[in-house]
Amino acid sequence: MVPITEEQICKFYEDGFLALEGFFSSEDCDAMHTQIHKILASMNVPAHCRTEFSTQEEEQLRAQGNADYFLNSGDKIHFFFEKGVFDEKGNFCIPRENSVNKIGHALHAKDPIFKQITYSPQVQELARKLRLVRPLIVQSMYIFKQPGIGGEVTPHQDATFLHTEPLGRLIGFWIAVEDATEENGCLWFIPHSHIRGITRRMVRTSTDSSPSTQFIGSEQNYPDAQFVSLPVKKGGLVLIHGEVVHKSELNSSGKSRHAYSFHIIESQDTRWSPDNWLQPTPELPFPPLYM
Ligand code: AKG
Repeated sequence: MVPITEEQICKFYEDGFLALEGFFSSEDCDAMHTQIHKILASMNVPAHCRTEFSTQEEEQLRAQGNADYFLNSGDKIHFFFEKGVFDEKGNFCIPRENSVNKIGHALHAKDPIFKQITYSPQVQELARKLRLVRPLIVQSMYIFKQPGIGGEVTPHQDATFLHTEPLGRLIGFWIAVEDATEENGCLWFIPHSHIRGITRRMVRTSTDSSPSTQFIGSEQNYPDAQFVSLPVKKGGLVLIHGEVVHKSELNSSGKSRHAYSFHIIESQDTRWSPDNWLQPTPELPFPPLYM
């Protein structure tokens, strides 16, 4: 296990992010890679992707179908696709394994390999060093950043989507399953941007209204020059403070950039916002990382 120093923990809280190279082994990454291909092989393509819609009403149904599929994904393994990968009949225009943008949001609970990685001794040790008393895992995602088409992730703060009161209780654990470089879409951060709160929130609207979520506030325009890139090698872990501004670029290279990420909150003296899109369910209450 790679030792984590007190200086590194301080650096995380100072900058809002931290890269820990060699946090997982190459074998761990290969196991995640193999497992995700098994999951892809048995993927059921969601109905709203397959169906041909021609009228405006049907288009609205598609939008609602997409929204429901997303909002109900918190305790399931659901598939989210890149744009333009289906033809009008809902057939794949490209190989299906190259079409997926991400899989979420309960791999940590529903899949044995991703569960093992999430609850690994090194993750637990890191959480203890971060002085998390009652850490809960709220979501997980496998992100593909497909070669050539892997879309950009625009500048954002994770607490926009996963809000707590007070702020400062959310941390992302982002694992490079493959080398992440500037060419294939590594993460970029604005150092120290986590200390100024958030400017935008995504909230659920009342259940019978459409659309089902809306933004309150707006994301600022962040000049490119403020961002620093954070390339990491396969097996590296990036810690992401819930309020740090970060992004990733379109992957225009010929190499994919797979990553597995999960988010943890310190639940002690914390309120999970009831209008977050993601809510614990009877099927999956947010599980503790440790007791
Ligand atoms: C996040 O996990 O908050 C991200 O922004 C990930 C973006 C990416 O993997 O490209």
